[in-house]
Order: sequence, then structure tokens, then C-alpha cells
Amino acid sequence: MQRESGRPEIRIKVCGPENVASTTMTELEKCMESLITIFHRYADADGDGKSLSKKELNKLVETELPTFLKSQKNPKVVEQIRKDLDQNGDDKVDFEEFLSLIVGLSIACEKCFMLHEQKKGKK
Ligand SMILES: [Ca+2]
Ligand SMILES: [Ca+2]
Repeated sequence: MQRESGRPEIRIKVCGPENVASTTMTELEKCMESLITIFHRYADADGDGKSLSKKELNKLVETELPTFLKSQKNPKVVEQIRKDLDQNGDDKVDFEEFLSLIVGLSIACEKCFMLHEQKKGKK
């Protein structure tokens, strides 16, 4: 499978059986686990757990990103997101494409956060 997204290839084996029993996960590790869990909670609905169909993505955004959804005035925003995310054009959003959404939103949130912090600092 060839990706032309210019993203760095990270080939790290993290799923060794020796790691499964690990109980002390850091905050960041928990975050990553949550992303995976949430993706599959929705992606598995139609039996194809590798990707989110249109319906599955709608459900995920409505349920998991309600604040973001409310801040959007365009009622077709999810449709727009799906088109933007779907880099290989198969009409579905796979895990990597889903991560682009999370990365994009996180970057936007971080900017808000920094602005907020700056304002607080000026008081
Ligand atoms: Ca699916
Ligand atoms: Ca796709």
C-alpha cells in the first residue's frame, strides 16, 4: 500500500505480547489507546472494522465531537470533512485518515489554547 501523504513512515513494533500485560500506561499512551478504541467502536459497526463508512463517521463526529460540531455553522460540515479526509478516494475513512482529523482539530485547539493563555497573561 503506497501513501503519498508525505508523512514520515514510522515502523515501530509496539504490539509484542510482552507489552500486552502492561498496566502502567502514561497519559500519552492512554490517549493513543483511546483514539484506537474510539475509531474501532464506530468502524466495526458494519463489519468492516478497517474504515469508517459515511454513516459511521457521522455517528462518530456527532457522538464524540459535539462541541466541534456545534461550533460549525455549515450543516454539511461532516460531509466536507469526509471528502477532505478521504485521501485515497474510496469513500471511507480509514484509521490513518481519521488521525488527520484528530491532528487537524488538535492543532486548531492548541492555537485557541495559546490565545487564551496569552489573554490570561495580559490581565
Ligand atoms: Ca466500517
Ligand atoms: Ca479513504
